[in-house]
Amino acid sequence: MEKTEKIWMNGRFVNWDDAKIHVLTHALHYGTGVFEGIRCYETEEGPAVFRLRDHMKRFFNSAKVYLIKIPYSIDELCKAVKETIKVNKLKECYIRPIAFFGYGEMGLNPLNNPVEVVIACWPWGTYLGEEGLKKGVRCKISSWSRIDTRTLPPLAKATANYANSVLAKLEALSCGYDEAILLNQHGYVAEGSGENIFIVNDGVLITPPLSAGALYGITRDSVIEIAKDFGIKVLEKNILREEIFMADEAFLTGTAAEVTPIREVDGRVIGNGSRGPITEKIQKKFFDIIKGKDEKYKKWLDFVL
Ligand code: PY5
Repeated sequence: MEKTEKIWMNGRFVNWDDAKIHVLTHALHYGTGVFEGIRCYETEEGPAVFRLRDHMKRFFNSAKVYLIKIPYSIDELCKAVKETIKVNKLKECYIRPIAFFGYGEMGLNPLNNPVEVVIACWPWGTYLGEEGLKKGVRCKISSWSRIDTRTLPPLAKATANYANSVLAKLEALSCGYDEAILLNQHGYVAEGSGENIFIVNDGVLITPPLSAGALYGITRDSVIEIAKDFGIKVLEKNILREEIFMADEAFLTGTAAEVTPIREVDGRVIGNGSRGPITEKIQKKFFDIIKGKDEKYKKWLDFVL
């Protein structure tokens, strides 16, 4: 990864190399942390953070599930994000806020341990590759099920959840695929290892409901609004794996992955085997919006300067 100068740590800036924690940090052992992934894009009016407040709201909601008391307000952390971008003189970057139970006691009860809050940002290009954005990626249906709400709450963006995602990602990569798609414990499609999923059938956009084990993705929400604005019908309903094979188009959405077409799943070519027309239309609109080229959607941009 590309280093930057400063990381915001518990209210003050520290040098990148000094942003350290103890090896007996609770979250390192037990996954008791929550985080966000946010992007800032360069626009003609300067750097702009995409849906910053919505990400921060999800951050606080995730923390609530784990009884992590963040000792700052949403406003304070939104301001801290913008200051971190400014202090590092970045035009475009990925932003990673994280809150976790720190060093203190080693029992499972973390409530007496300090809560640490950190915001780091660094330049991060396309997550699934430039080629992937244009031509689509190849996915594998994972043998790992998506976490279930009775074991780990999938709506909380907690570090613990990502052990599930990492296992799925590693399996997909070891089988020569780019990304994993996880099914839930009922066999319905949930999402990618770090992305939500959409399919297109006869011009209708379909995505699994949150109850299928999908994260409440901010990009997912943005894509739904963009599609509705185009007059495209959007359905939230359970999807079977074979429905992906049979779909006209499929794509993944996420802050890191943005809008990435899927061209193949488990050896089945999806649609025309490249980026489909509705995927392209939505992707183009999304990129126009994040770059500040669409007046109507400037409401989603939070300018840094
Ligand atoms: N589902 C999962 C499991 C995710 O991790 C993510 C985001 C999404 C869906 C999409 O959510 P959103 O659109 O709000 O980003 N993943 C992180 C990201 O920053 C981490 C990826 C490495 O994209």
